[in-house]
Amino acid sequence: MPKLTVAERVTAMLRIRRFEEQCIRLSKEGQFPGHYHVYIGQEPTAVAACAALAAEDFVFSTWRNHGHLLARGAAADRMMAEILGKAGGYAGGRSGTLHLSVRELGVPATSALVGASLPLATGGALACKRRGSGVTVVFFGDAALEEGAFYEAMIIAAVWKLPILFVCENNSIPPAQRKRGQYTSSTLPAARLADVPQSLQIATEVVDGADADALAGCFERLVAEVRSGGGPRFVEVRCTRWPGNFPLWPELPGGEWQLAWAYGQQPDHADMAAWLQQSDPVLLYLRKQAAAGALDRAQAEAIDASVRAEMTAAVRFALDSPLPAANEAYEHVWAQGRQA
Ligand SMILES: Cc1ncc(C[n+]2csc(CCOP(=O)(O)OP(=O)(O)O)c2C)c(N)n1
Ligand SMILES: [Mg+2]
Repeated sequence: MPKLTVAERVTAMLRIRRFEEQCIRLSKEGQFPGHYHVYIGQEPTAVAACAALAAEDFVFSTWRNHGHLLARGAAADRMMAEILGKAGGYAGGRSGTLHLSVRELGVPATSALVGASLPLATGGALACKRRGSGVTVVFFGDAALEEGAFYEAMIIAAVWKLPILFVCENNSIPPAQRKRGQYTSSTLPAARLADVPQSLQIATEVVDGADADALAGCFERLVAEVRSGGGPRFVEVRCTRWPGNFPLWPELPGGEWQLAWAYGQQPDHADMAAWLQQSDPVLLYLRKQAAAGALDRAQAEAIDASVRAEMTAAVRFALDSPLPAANEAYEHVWAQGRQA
């Protein structure tokens, strides 16, 4: 698969971050009802994984799906319209944020139920194996290891040697332990998450979720191994939780994210300052690329400006899109030809 350039990787990560800042703003304005989850702080994982995929591959995800879909190439305007429950959304406003999916991009399902995507993804991998091409990537959180569906999926995948990559985004990691690997999900008795798939003979890797380059290398390698018939792989991505994710409803603790924070300016908010310094994968990547002479501040500003313009237009599209018509309430609900 083509590797992303530095500018493409920054663009892909900023698309997710700026998109979700708009989600937080729109939710606070009451533009859409109900709960939602954001992916801020985990951007390079989705970007690295999706960059390693081909058009024929499948992606499955959870309630924290915005980043996965944007990285897979979904249009921000149709995604935003879907989140707002509008007719212009990918599912005509029926799925909202929690079940957002885009079939034509090979993302047949996302689910708000912990662990629920795992057996579906295993079915996707079986389909790939039967047709003789393609792989499946499934993203899930660390709490999925506390669900029976996780074990069913892993066992079937291991026994049938299915072409599937299990991507556990473990965002329960305190910053200091992200690299040392001593900390797991709060209620799983296994000392390390990786011990669980390994006990089922599934080759496992642990990667730093704040290191975009390490993630890129890891996903290229693992997807290639799965694609060449090596059977399932499991990767634990060790992320730290973004401070805006601590309240029940997402917040922007230091206000909108500032590109200037990558170039020496300090935020006023103490929690944000600590997280930005140690764990923000976008800032860490920008600083690294600036130091290497690969992307300077002016280039990053130009990317950010174009991403912001894209998101402003996406919000406009979503707000202007009509609500679904009442007489179409049963469309997008049943599979074609199966209408009751
Ligand atoms: C089967 C089920 N049980 C409980 C919930 C309520 N719930 C929503 S998110 C969540 C925690 C998920 O944690 P994790 O898998 O680590 O994902 P994260 O949100 O941290 O990314 C729970 C328990 C649910 N959605 N589904
Ligand atoms: Mg978690």
